[in-house]
Amino acid sequence: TITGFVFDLDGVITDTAKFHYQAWKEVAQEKLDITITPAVNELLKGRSRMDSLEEIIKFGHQEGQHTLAEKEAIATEKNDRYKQLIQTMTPADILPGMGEFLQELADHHYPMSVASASFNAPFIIKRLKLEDLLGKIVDPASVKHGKPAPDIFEVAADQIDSPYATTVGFEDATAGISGINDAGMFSVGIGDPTILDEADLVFASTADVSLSAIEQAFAS
Ligand code: B16
Ligand code: MG
Repeated sequence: TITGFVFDLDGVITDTAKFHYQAWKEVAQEKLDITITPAVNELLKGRSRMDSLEEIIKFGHQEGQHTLAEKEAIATEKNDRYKQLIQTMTPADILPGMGEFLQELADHHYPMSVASASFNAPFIIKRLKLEDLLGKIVDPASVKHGKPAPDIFEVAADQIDSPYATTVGFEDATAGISGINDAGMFSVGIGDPTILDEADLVFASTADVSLSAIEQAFAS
Protein backbone atom coordinates (compact mmCIF):
# COMPACT_ATOMS: atom_id res chain seq x y z
CA THR A 1 0.00 0.00 0.00
CA ILE A 2 0.94 3.62 -0.53
CA THR A 3 2.72 5.24 2.42
CA GLY A 4 3.07 8.85 1.27
CA PHE A 5 2.76 11.46 -1.47
CA VAL A 6 5.36 13.96 -2.66
CA PHE A 7 4.36 16.89 -4.84
CA ASP A 8 6.03 19.15 -7.31
CA LEU A 9 4.61 22.67 -6.90
CA ASP A 10 4.74 24.55 -10.18
CA GLY A 11 2.40 22.83 -12.64
CA VAL A 12 0.90 20.44 -10.11
CA ILE A 13 -0.44 22.52 -7.23
CA THR A 14 -0.48 25.90 -8.98
CA ASP A 15 0.61 27.44 -12.27
CA THR A 16 3.58 29.62 -11.46
CA ALA A 17 5.17 28.78 -14.83
CA LYS A 18 3.37 31.77 -16.39
CA PHE A 19 5.03 34.09 -13.83
CA HIS A 20 8.47 32.48 -14.26
CA TYR A 21 8.05 32.90 -18.02
CA GLN A 22 7.04 36.56 -17.80
CA ALA A 23 9.93 37.41 -15.48
CA TRP A 24 12.51 35.52 -17.58
CA LYS A 25 11.15 36.99 -20.83
CA GLU A 26 11.58 40.57 -19.60
CA VAL A 27 14.98 40.03 -18.04
CA ALA A 28 16.38 38.00 -20.97
CA GLN A 29 15.28 40.72 -23.38
CA GLU A 30 16.62 43.62 -21.34
CA LYS A 31 19.85 42.16 -20.00
CA LEU A 32 20.86 39.66 -22.70
CA ASP A 33 18.95 40.80 -25.78
CA ILE A 34 17.57 37.27 -26.07
CA THR A 35 13.91 36.79 -27.05
CA ILE A 36 12.66 33.64 -25.39
CA THR A 37 9.77 31.62 -26.78
CA PRO A 38 7.18 29.32 -25.17
CA ALA A 39 9.30 26.37 -26.34
CA VAL A 40 12.22 27.65 -24.25
CA ASN A 41 9.85 28.01 -21.32
CA GLU A 42 9.16 24.27 -21.48
CA LEU A 43 12.87 23.62 -20.84
CA LEU A 44 12.80 25.79 -17.72
CA LYS A 45 10.06 23.87 -15.94
CA GLY A 46 11.37 22.22 -12.79
CA ARG A 47 14.91 23.48 -13.40
CA SER A 48 16.73 25.58 -10.82
CA ARG A 49 17.07 29.33 -11.30
CA MET A 50 20.70 29.15 -12.45
CA ASP A 51 20.08 26.11 -14.68
CA SER A 52 17.21 28.04 -16.26
CA LEU A 53 19.49 30.99 -16.99
CA GLU A 54 22.08 28.65 -18.54
CA GLU A 55 19.35 27.24 -20.83
CA ILE A 56 18.41 30.76 -21.93
CA ILE A 57 22.06 31.66 -22.58
CA LYS A 58 22.47 28.47 -24.61
CA PHE A 59 19.30 29.27 -26.58
CA GLY A 60 20.76 32.72 -27.34
CA HIS A 61 24.15 31.22 -28.38
CA GLN A 62 25.94 33.22 -25.67
CA GLU A 63 27.69 30.37 -23.87
CA GLY A 64 30.85 31.47 -22.07
CA GLN A 65 30.16 35.16 -22.67
CA HIS A 66 29.06 36.09 -19.15
CA THR A 67 30.85 36.05 -15.82
CA LEU A 68 29.41 34.32 -12.79
CA ALA A 69 28.80 37.73 -11.18
CA GLU A 70 26.83 38.89 -14.25
CA LYS A 71 24.77 35.72 -14.23
CA GLU A 72 24.05 36.05 -10.54
CA ALA A 73 22.90 39.64 -11.04
CA ILE A 74 20.56 38.57 -13.86
CA ALA A 75 19.16 35.70 -11.76
CA THR A 76 18.55 38.07 -8.85
CA GLU A 77 16.81 40.56 -11.13
CA LYS A 78 14.59 37.76 -12.47
CA ASN A 79 13.72 36.64 -8.95
CA ASP A 80 12.86 40.20 -7.87
CA ARG A 81 10.39 40.49 -10.74
CA TYR A 82 9.03 37.00 -10.12
CA LYS A 83 8.44 37.82 -6.45
CA GLN A 84 6.48 40.92 -7.50
CA LEU A 85 4.26 38.77 -9.71
CA ILE A 86 3.47 36.14 -7.06
CA GLN A 87 2.47 38.73 -4.42
CA THR A 88 -1.07 38.70 -5.77
CA MET A 89 -1.59 34.91 -5.61
CA THR A 90 -4.58 33.64 -3.61
CA PRO A 91 -6.22 30.24 -2.93
CA ALA A 92 -8.09 30.81 -6.21
CA ASP A 93 -4.75 30.05 -7.91
CA ILE A 94 -4.76 26.43 -6.71
CA LEU A 95 -5.15 24.29 -9.85
CA PRO A 96 -8.63 22.77 -10.39
CA GLY A 97 -9.42 19.87 -8.05
CA MET A 98 -6.09 19.92 -6.21
CA GLY A 99 -7.38 21.55 -3.03
CA GLU A 100 -10.05 18.86 -2.74
CA PHE A 101 -7.58 16.09 -3.61
CA LEU A 102 -5.10 17.20 -0.92
CA GLN A 103 -7.93 17.33 1.62
CA GLU A 104 -8.99 13.81 0.59
CA LEU A 105 -5.42 12.57 1.15
CA ALA A 106 -5.37 14.22 4.57
CA ASP A 107 -8.72 12.60 5.42
CA HIS A 108 -7.11 9.24 4.54
CA HIS A 109 -4.11 10.14 6.76
CA TYR A 110 -1.60 9.99 3.93
CA PRO A 111 1.58 11.97 4.79
CA MET A 112 2.50 14.57 2.17
CA SER A 113 5.45 16.80 1.37
CA VAL A 114 6.58 19.23 -1.31
CA ALA A 115 9.53 18.58 -3.64
CA SER A 116 9.85 21.88 -5.49
CA ALA A 117 13.03 23.34 -6.99
CA SER A 118 11.73 26.78 -6.00
CA PHE A 119 13.16 28.79 -3.14
CA ASN A 120 9.85 30.65 -3.21
CA ALA A 121 7.79 27.54 -2.45
CA PRO A 122 7.13 28.35 1.25
CA PHE A 123 5.82 31.82 0.31
CA ILE A 124 3.58 30.39 -2.43
CA ILE A 125 2.18 27.65 -0.16
CA LYS A 126 1.31 30.38 2.34
CA ARG A 127 -0.36 32.55 -0.32
CA LEU A 128 -2.45 29.51 -1.35
CA LYS A 129 -3.35 28.89 2.31
CA LEU A 130 -2.11 25.31 2.04
CA GLU A 131 0.40 25.40 4.89
CA ASP A 132 -1.71 23.05 7.04
CA LEU A 133 -1.82 20.39 4.30
CA LEU A 134 1.56 21.01 2.63
CA GLY A 135 3.63 22.38 5.49
CA LYS A 136 6.50 19.98 4.86
CA ILE A 137 8.61 21.56 2.13
CA VAL A 138 12.10 20.50 1.08
CA ASP A 139 14.65 23.31 1.24
CA PRO A 140 16.21 23.16 -2.27
CA ALA A 141 19.46 24.49 -0.78
CA SER A 142 19.80 21.18 1.08
CA VAL A 143 19.72 19.22 -2.19
CA LYS A 144 22.94 18.92 -4.15
CA HIS A 145 21.65 17.74 -7.51
CA GLY A 146 18.53 19.37 -8.94
CA LYS A 147 15.88 17.68 -11.12
CA PRO A 148 16.19 15.44 -13.16
CA ALA A 149 18.23 13.91 -10.30
CA PRO A 150 16.07 11.94 -7.81
CA ASP A 151 17.57 13.67 -4.74
CA ILE A 152 14.81 16.20 -3.99
CA PHE A 153 12.12 13.50 -4.14
CA GLU A 154 14.13 11.28 -1.79
CA VAL A 155 14.52 14.10 0.74
CA ALA A 156 10.79 14.82 0.48
CA ALA A 157 9.94 11.17 1.20
CA ASP A 158 12.48 11.03 4.04
CA GLN A 159 10.73 14.02 5.63
CA ILE A 160 7.54 12.00 5.96
CA ASP A 161 9.27 8.65 6.67
CA SER A 162 7.81 7.12 3.53
CA PRO A 163 9.83 4.30 1.90
CA TYR A 164 10.54 5.21 -1.74
CA ALA A 165 8.97 2.07 -3.21
CA THR A 166 5.61 2.94 -1.65
CA THR A 167 5.76 6.69 -2.26
CA VAL A 168 3.77 8.37 -5.02
CA GLY A 169 5.35 11.40 -6.73
CA PHE A 170 3.46 14.03 -8.75
CA GLU A 171 5.12 15.99 -11.56
CA ASP A 172 4.24 17.98 -14.68
CA ALA A 173 7.76 18.05 -16.17
CA THR A 174 9.67 15.23 -17.85
CA ALA A 175 12.74 16.10 -15.75
CA GLY A 176 10.67 15.55 -12.62
CA ILE A 177 9.16 12.26 -13.80
CA SER A 178 12.71 10.97 -14.45
CA GLY A 179 13.69 11.95 -10.91
CA ILE A 180 10.68 10.21 -9.36
CA ASN A 181 11.31 7.05 -11.39
CA ASP A 182 15.02 7.03 -10.53
CA ALA A 183 14.09 7.31 -6.84
CA GLY A 184 12.13 4.08 -7.28
CA MET A 185 8.79 5.78 -6.62
CA PHE A 186 5.46 5.52 -8.41
CA SER A 187 5.23 8.47 -10.80
CA VAL A 188 2.06 10.38 -11.60
CA GLY A 189 2.28 12.87 -14.47
CA ILE A 190 0.01 15.87 -15.02
CA GLY A 191 -0.19 16.80 -18.68
CA ASP A 192 0.21 15.31 -22.14
CA PRO A 193 0.66 11.50 -21.93
CA THR A 194 2.74 11.47 -25.12
CA ILE A 195 5.22 13.89 -23.50
CA LEU A 196 5.09 12.30 -20.03
CA ASP A 197 5.36 8.81 -21.48
CA GLU A 198 7.77 7.62 -18.77
CA ALA A 199 5.21 8.18 -16.00
CA ASP A 200 3.48 5.20 -14.37
CA LEU A 201 0.15 7.01 -14.61
CA VAL A 202 -0.85 10.26 -16.35
CA PHE A 203 -3.81 12.59 -15.83
CA ALA A 204 -4.38 15.14 -18.60
CA SER A 205 -5.26 17.78 -16.04
CA THR A 206 -5.37 18.22 -12.27
CA ALA A 207 -9.18 18.16 -12.51
CA ASP A 208 -8.94 14.47 -13.51
CA VAL A 209 -6.80 13.35 -10.55
CA SER A 210 -8.47 10.53 -8.64
CA LEU A 211 -7.22 8.79 -5.51
CA SER A 212 -8.96 5.51 -6.34
CA ALA A 213 -7.40 5.48 -9.83
CA ILE A 214 -3.95 5.99 -8.28
CA GLU A 215 -4.47 3.30 -5.64
CA GLN A 216 -5.69 0.90 -8.32
CA ALA A 217 -2.79 1.58 -10.71
CA PHE A 218 -0.28 1.35 -7.85
CA ALA A 219 -1.66 -2.04 -6.76
CA SER A 220 -1.68 -3.55 -10.27
P1 B16 B 1 12.88 29.80 -7.97
P2 B16 B 1 8.90 23.29 -9.41
C1 B16 B 1 10.48 25.23 -10.33
O1 B16 B 1 9.38 24.84 -9.55
C2 B16 B 1 9.98 25.92 -11.58
O2 B16 B 1 9.25 25.00 -12.38
C3 B16 B 1 11.17 26.43 -12.37
O3 B16 B 1 10.73 27.10 -13.53
C4 B16 B 1 11.99 27.38 -11.49
O4 B16 B 1 13.15 27.84 -12.17
C5 B16 B 1 12.42 26.62 -10.22
O5 B16 B 1 11.26 26.15 -9.54
C6 B16 B 1 13.22 27.51 -9.26
O6 B16 B 1 12.37 28.50 -8.75
O7 B16 B 1 13.58 30.68 -8.94
O8 B16 B 1 11.59 30.39 -7.42
O9 B16 B 1 13.79 29.33 -6.85
O10 B16 B 1 8.29 22.89 -10.71
O11 B16 B 1 10.11 22.44 -9.03
O12 B16 B 1 7.87 23.38 -8.29
MG1 MG C 1 6.67 21.53 -12.07
